[in-house]
Amino acid sequence: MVVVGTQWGDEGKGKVVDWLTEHAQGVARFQGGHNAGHTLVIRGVKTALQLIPSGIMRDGVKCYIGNGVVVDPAHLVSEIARLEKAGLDVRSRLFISESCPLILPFHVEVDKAREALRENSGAGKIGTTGKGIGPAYEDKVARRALRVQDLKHPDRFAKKLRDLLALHNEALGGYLKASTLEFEPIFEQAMKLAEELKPMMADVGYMIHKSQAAGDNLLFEGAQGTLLDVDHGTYPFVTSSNCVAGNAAAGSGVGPHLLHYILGITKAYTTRVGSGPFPTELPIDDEGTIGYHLSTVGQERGTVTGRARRCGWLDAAALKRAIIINGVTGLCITKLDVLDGLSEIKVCVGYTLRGEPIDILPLDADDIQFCEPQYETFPGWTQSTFGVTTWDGLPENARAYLKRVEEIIGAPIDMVSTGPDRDHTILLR
Ligand code: 2SA
Ligand code: MG
Repeated sequence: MVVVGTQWGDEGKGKVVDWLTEHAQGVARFQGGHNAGHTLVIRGVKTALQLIPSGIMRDGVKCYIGNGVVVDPAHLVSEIARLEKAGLDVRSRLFISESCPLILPFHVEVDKAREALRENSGAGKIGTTGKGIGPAYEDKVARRALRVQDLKHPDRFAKKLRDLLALHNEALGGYLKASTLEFEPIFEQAMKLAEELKPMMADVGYMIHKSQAAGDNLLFEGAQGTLLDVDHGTYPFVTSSNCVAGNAAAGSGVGPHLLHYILGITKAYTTRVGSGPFPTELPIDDEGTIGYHLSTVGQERGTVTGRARRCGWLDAAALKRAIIINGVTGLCITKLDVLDGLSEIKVCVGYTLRGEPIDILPLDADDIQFCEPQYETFPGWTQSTFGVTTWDGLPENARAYLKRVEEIIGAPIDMVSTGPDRDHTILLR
């Protein structure tokens, strides 16, 4: 099964993956890096995961970091330590692909300096997480990246690092007007981290293959969301990887025929963190407004950066695009309880773009900026849906709302999540 976000991330993928791992033997990440923030609440205890697959929260579940993920070794070691401190066994069941490109300190500096440059030049920031994600993927595609496997070969690592650092220092000390970095500290730190990581380095694609051949159930855990995909998202306001389901195969080294079910995760409203067009966005700052309600009741803050997330109504015309691109088999609607108590609920079913009606999110971010959303309005419900575990336990208006959303987007809703805990879940199939 592949679990992907159908919006701009933060749909609640982590919770759903964690819930599904009761029936899985392994969980693989296939793109992104520690820009992701997956918040899990288990028996009331909150844990935020960034790079390590959500399967780590279940004893015995194997966790794979696939080749499509960019790995910051310093961050990885600290995330492992944090989970170990919470009493989890991590090292015996975490496997890191040797082919993952590394994020090194200069990637972070370049990421931040580029954002400053964009801001100062008037082009406007992308609003990245500042984790070095974009520059690390650039090096991968340019075929000059240091990879996890290089950590095993100090001489090779040193040579490649010298070349790559020189290249980035040229930019940092030049047009980026930032500080350059020294070779020694980066090299020494990497070699120390290498000793910790070596036992977890693996041929992940082959391991997954053998696990599947033995009849195991595996989950592929997407990070960010479809509208942040580097090809299909609101370019250039996107992340630097493919977040769509198709990349579960390429980013972990398995054949696409092994992906049987694509679960799209969709929040009952929309959020976005970072810049870029967002047709159904509402102002969030004024008490008493819908935007304020979504932001505060939904606790919409970035897990990694703490930034306030932008909020708005559910955009079914954007969702339609996500369902097509991912080949979604079924949807899981999350955070339904955040809509509790609103007198009216709106869903965007299409837009008017320069006077013309359209029924799907356009491809060009400049066009999206001019899309005027067309809404359908539903009566809200006063009862609490928090923690409801059956379809019949939902208020009638909530059921009618979900049924209509299914109709608009042309995909079935197979799950509904009504709260952050594992058990706050309704299964419909
Ligand atoms: P980057 O750092 O290069 O990937 O940033 C590029 C864009 O991708 C967005 N992005 C995200 N959007 C939502 N959630 C993400 N993870 C964290 C979270 C984010 C946080 O779970 O809350 O804490 O701020 C995530 N990661 C990347 C980013 O905002 C840019 O728009
Ligand atoms: Mg998140």
